[in-house]
Amino acid sequence: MKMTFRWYGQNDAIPLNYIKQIPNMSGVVTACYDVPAGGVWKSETLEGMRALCNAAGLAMEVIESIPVHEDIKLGKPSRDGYIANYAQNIRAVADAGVKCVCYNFMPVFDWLRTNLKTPNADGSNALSYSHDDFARLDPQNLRLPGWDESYSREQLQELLGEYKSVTRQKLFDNLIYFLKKVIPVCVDCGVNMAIHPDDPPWDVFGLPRIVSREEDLDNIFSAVPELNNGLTFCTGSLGAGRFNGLASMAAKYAKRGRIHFAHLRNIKYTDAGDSFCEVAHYSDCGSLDMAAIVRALVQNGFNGYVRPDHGRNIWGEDGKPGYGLYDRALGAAYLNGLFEAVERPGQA
Ligand code: DNO
Repeated sequence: MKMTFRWYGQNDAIPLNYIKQIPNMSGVVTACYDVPAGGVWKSETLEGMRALCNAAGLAMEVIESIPVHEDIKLGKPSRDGYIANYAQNIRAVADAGVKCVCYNFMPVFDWLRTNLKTPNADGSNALSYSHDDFARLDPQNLRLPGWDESYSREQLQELLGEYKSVTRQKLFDNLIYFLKKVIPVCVDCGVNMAIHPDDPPWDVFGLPRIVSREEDLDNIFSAVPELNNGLTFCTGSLGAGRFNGLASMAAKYAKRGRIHFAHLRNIKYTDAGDSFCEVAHYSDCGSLDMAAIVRALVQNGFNGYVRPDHGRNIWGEDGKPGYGLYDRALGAAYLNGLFEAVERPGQA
């Protein structure tokens, strides 16, 4: 595996040389954050980012994300222009040395939490999702912080209105339409697409979500069989769905060569239903068996990129939600240990 760390570009409070100081860091996961979804990325910007990374002894390994314009998800006539821009961006990141692009196909909202700073007894805090708090949210008037993208009240209403006619099947067809156009470009320039699962993995506000469970993934891979059509195996996102067996899914998709990128983090179920909070990466801190997941990945041939996903705020840090330095660095060190133990088990 190649251990990486998310870096939000030059505006990130965490400098590249701090990232480099974390043991076994090969590079960063980043994006052109100032170009809106659907726009064209400039090669000069990518080259500038790559140069900064390289100067710090890091590679620019993964792009997370090239965002998918809503018109593509909605299947509007304008989608072809946005898909052409997307393909152009894939070629541009490939030219800058990138081999993996993470993206998602969640309508309107990316990841969703109800509290970004849930206090823990030890003085740390973390993101959490409460079923009851969620039920009280008004989708017409949401200003939850932490999203990469947010909308005005009017834009949000308009967009939610447009999705009223989009069924699960329609959304799936629109994903496949998109993939059938971009995967040949990926094959041509040696880039793997790694779809990020829905977070949380169920429909929200009546909007369909189609990347939530094993059956969804099977459908996506059988519709577009090229191995460049792959997955970001995000344990926190898939794991929030208690119906997902993570170690067996890790084994299955690693064996089939579909996992190009792994987001590894732990969550703890906090009720008998949907609620969960984010916790330290170590297995016993939460509900996911991280060791079993890593074992399943490695033993089934996974050799892709890994990043420690969301950390808590610890040691007084007040980081970007999920993306402070300290707990993610602890997570990376822990994950390095899990991988080393399985990849190099030593002599009996
Ligand atoms: C949250 C991230 C997501 C992810 C996108 C990929 O922390 O994992 O925002 O980057 O869903 O497109």
